[in-house]
Amino acid sequence: MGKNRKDEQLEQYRVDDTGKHLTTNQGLKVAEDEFSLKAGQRGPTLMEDFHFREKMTHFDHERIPERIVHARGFAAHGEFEVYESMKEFTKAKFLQDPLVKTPVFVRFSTVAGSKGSADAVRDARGFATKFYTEEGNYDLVGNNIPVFFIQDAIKFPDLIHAVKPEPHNEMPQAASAHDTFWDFVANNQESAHMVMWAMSDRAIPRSYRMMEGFGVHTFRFVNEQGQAHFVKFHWKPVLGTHSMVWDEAQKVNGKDPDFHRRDLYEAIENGDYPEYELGVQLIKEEDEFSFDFDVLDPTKLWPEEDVPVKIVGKMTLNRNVDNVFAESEQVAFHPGHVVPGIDFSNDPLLQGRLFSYTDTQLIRLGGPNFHELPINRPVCPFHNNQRDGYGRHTINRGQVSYHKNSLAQNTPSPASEAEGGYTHYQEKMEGHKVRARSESFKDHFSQAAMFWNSMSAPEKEHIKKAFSFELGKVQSKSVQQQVIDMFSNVSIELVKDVAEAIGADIRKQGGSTVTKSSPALSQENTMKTAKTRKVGVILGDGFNGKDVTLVLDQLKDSGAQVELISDRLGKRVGLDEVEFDVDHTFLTSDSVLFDSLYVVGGKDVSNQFKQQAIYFTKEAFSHYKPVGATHDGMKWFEELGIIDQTGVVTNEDVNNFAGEFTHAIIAHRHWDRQLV
Ligand code: HDE
Repeated sequence: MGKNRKDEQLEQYRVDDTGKHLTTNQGLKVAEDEFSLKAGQRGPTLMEDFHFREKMTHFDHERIPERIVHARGFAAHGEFEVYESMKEFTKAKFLQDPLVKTPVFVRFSTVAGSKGSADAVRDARGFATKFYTEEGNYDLVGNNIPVFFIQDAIKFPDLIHAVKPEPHNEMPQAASAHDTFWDFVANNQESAHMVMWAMSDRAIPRSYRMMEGFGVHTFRFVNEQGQAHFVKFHWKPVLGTHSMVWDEAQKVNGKDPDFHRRDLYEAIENGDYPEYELGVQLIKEEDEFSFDFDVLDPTKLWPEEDVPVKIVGKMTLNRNVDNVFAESEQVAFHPGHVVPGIDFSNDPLLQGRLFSYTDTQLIRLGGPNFHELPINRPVCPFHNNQRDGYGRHTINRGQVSYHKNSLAQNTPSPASEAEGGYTHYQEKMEGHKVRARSESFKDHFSQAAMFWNSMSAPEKEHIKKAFSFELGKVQSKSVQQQVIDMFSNVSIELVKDVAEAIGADIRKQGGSTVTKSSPALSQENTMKTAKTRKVGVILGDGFNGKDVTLVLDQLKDSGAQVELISDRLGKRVGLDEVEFDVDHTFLTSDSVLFDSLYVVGGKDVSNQFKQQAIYFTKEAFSHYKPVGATHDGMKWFEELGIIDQTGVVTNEDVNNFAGEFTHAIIAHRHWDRQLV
C-alpha cells in the first residue's frame, strides 16, 4: 500500500527507538538508567541528578484531561473515495473526482464512560471522521444514532451531568441505568425519540465495523452556483448493522473490556478492512416546510422511505495508529471544521457545538496550538497571522503578523471565492432576539412511536427488556412512574410489560396514534454475511482430521474467521494424525467472544472437557447464536436438548453440514428459539 498524503506527513514525526542509545531529551547519551545519583551507595539522592529529574518530571505530567464526553475511544486511518461527482449539489473538492482518494482518520467512542471503561456498554457510539482534504480538514463528527436527546445546546451540560456517574458516590460507571439519567429523561421529554434508540439494539453494537454513522444535524450543501440543499449524512457499514444481546454485552465487559477496540484493531491487522458507504439525504431549500417535522430539529430523522439515501462514496479503514496517545487521544474534532461547499443549518444543537469543540480542546490539549499536533495538521498549507501560545511549533519568519499591511504586500491575503475562499451561505435572517424554542419542535413522541412501529418482534422485546433493566436499577419510585407515564405516549404495548416488571402503574391510556413505520430503521432488514464472523471451534485430541479440515476450509472460504478452543494450548492431534494449533483455552476465552461455535470434541477428551464444551454451547445458544456440531459434539447437543431448534446445525455429512452452518452464521442470530 502506497502512502497517502497524511501518512507521508506523519512520517516526519515518527521515531523508532529500537537499536538506539538512550539519551535525555537534550540528546545527551545516558550511561546508567537504573540507579539515581546518590551521596554514597546508601545515601540520599542528589538534586543534581538531571537525568532522574527529567525522567520523573515527564512521567509526572503524562496524563491530560480525558474528554468530558466520548473519553473512551479508538481510532484508525483510512481513505475516502467518491463514486461520482457531487457537483450538482456541492462544490466540496473531495466530493468531485472518483479518482481522488482523500486520507481520513476515524475515531469511534462510547459517550458516558471514562477513558478506561468497558466497550460493550449500553450507550450511543461516536463516529467522528476527519477528512484531510486539499481545501483543509473537514470533520464529520457523528454518532451511530441519527437523533439526539436534546434540541438546544444550552441543555448539554445538564444532560451529561445527569448521565455521568452521580456526583455523591461516582456510580455507576458508563451506564445510564441510574436515577439522575431517568429523572432527566422524564423531565425533558424531547429526549423520548433518542431514548427509544438508546434502549434498542443499536446501543450495543456487535462491532464498530457493523454500525451505521449519522451526522445527526441538518447541514447545507452549496454548489458553484451558490444553490443550497439541506443535507443529512449517513455512513452505511458494508458488513451490515448488527448488535449483541444485553446479557452477552454485560459478560463481554468482564471477559474482554477492550472487545470493540480489539475487534477493530484485529480486523485491520488481518487485512479485513472495515468499509462504510457515505450516503446523503437531500432536501431542497424550497421544501423546508413540506414535512411533518422541522428539518432543524435534531430529535427528528428523515425517514429513508420519504427522503432516499443517495450513496455517494466509500470509506475504507486500512491502517492502525502507531501510537494511541499521539493520534487517537490528541486528535481534535470539530463540527465547525468545514470546507467550501459544506455549510451549517440553524439547528440550535449544531450552533452550540460550533462553540464547544474548540473550547474543550483548549483545556484538553493545553492551549491554542493543538492544530499543529501531527494528527491534526491539514495536508494543505496553512497561513495566517496567529502567533505564539503554549507549545508553538511553527517558526513564522518575517516582520509582519497583521492584516492589513503593506510591508508584506498585504499577505497572507484573503482568497476570493474563485480562489477557494470560504464564503458563508447567504441565508436571509430576520427575527427578534428571544430565548425560546420554535413551536415546530414540540412534537416529541411521533417519531419515537414510528421507531417503535418499525421494530421487528425480537427488537421490540429487547427494548422492553432494556427499559425494564434500566428502570429496575432506578431507586426512586416517582422517577420510575414518571418514565412509564412519559412512554405511555409512545406505546402502551411497550410500557405494559415494563410497568409490570418494575411494579409501576399504567396511569395514561391511549398510546400514540402514529401508525407510520420506516423499515430502514429495523436491523432485521440489514445486510447479512459470514464475512469476518468469528467461529470458535471446540476440539480435543482424537477428532476426525479429514472431516474437520473440510468444514474449516469451507468456513474460511465464506470469509468466516476460525479460532480453535480446547482445554489447553499447544497442538491437538486427530485420529488421522492431522494437527491443529489451539488459539484459546476454555479458561482464556468464552462463548461471548465468538459469533458462533462449532463443536467437534474428540475421542480422547475428558468429562471435564465435555462439561466445558456444553457450558460454552449453552451460553452461545442462549444468546441466539448459531451453533453447529459434528462427531462427538452431536451427542452433547442431544444431551442439551437443542437439536431441533433454529440455528442449531448438526449433520453427519460434513459437506452438507458446512453449507448449512454457513447459512446459520450469515443469519447472525436465531431469535425463534425456546431457551433451555
Ligand atoms: Fe459532542 N462533544 N457535543 N456530540 N461529540 C465532544 O469534544 C458537544 C453531540 C460527538 O472522537 C467534545 O473533543 C455539545 C452530537 C463525538 O474526539 C465536546 C453537544 C453528536 C465526539 C462536545 C454535543 C456529537 C464528541 C468532548 C450538544 C453527534 C467525540 C471532547 C450541543 C452528531 C469526538 C471533544 C472524538 C465530543 C460537545 C452533542 C458527537 C465537549 C456541546 C449531537 C463523536 O466538545
